[in-house]
Amino acid sequence: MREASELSTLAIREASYAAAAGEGAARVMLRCATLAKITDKPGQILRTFVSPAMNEVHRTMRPWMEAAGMAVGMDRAGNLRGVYPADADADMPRLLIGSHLDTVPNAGAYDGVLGVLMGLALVESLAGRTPGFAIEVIGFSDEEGTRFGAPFLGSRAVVGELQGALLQRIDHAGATVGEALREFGAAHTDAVDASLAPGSGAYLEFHIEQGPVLESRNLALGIVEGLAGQSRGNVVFRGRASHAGTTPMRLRSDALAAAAEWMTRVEAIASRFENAVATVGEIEAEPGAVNVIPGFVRCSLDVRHPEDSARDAAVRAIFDEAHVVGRRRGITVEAEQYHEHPAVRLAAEIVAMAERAAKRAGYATIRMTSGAGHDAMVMAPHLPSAMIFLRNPGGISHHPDESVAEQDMAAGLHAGLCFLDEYAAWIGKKEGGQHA
Ligand code: HGY
Ligand code: MN
Ligand code: MN
Repeated sequence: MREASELSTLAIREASYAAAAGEGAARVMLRCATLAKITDKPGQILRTFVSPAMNEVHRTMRPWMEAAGMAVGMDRAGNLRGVYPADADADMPRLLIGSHLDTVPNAGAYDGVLGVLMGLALVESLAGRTPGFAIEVIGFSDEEGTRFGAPFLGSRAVVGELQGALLQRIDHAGATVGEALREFGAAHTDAVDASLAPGSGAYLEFHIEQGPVLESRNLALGIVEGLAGQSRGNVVFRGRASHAGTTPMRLRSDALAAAAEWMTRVEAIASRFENAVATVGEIEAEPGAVNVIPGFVRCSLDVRHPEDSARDAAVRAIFDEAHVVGRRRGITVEAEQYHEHPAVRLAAEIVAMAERAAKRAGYATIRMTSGAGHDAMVMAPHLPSAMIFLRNPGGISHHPDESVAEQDMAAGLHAGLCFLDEYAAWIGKKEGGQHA
């Protein structure tokens, strides 16, 4: 039974957390709006890997992070990294809190940046107090893969996977990842190394739920325990460009007609694999003139599934169908998977810590598997990781209409402050050798 004095101390602490969370949420909301105005394409939100807009985001966020008492740097992969307290050395126990600063084209104002700004707001809520460990807030330079097709460039650099063929991927202008980094100045001498500090002990990511589940359950927060695996690929159809007015229908080798027939089959095949999703999001048709039969078409393919074997089978079936359509039409087909990430289960101990923290803050939660990919899936094999989803009224994302309510940001920050307490206790037990 807790003593009355202990209860009052707890009540005072929870009240101060709730107040700090409310103030922090107002700042997060304002800052999401500020960063939403920073774009590579006026009229919509678009920020890509080490782009001019990304540079401006860094310039905007640095003073916020420095004013919070952080030492701020950019690493060799263009990740923005702030450490609190500023004098924390690399060996000090450390909690990483992060997400990504890049976006898809015509994005919303919260996917990615929300998680970075929540980390910053938690540091500010400490008001100069050090919770017994350092906090590193990371704004990853690329999670979406919008510029180079391959996702997670920032977090993969931090875990030592940004190398080899990945550095040679080229963007639409023909620049490689490595050239883009050098041009951004991320490869200069005083950039911090893109790696984990030795004292890093766990990773926490706040993220807008990119779906309708929390809203349907009237919950502010969700606890992510796993993320679906994902495959990305291209399917190229090579026919024969020819005059649109003089080529009889029976003599055509129309690459776009073949791609269109295949795309309708993609939906049918994906529906055969329960819990699979498959999307053709990009299509390029050449030469791209109204009066020329397309001779070349490239379609992107994105396939997700909670079970890796089912995802592999779905990708194979979809690629096979492209070859069937090509053979029937006399069209050459090339299908390649250039990226995949296996499904990930997050660390039970840290997931439970996040769940306890939310409960202590007074918020009921559900356990969720994320259909969307997140940097947490890259960090998880290297650091015990957890994710907290914030409700998304309307459930739409990768769209300007995505939204998060300020009160749910406050819920996330209150849970985050309780998480810091839980993490401090967890570290204490580890240092005391009490961990299994
Ligand atoms: O595509 C995704 O799942 C994430 O939004 N990058
Ligand atoms: Mn996204
Ligand atoms: Mn995201």
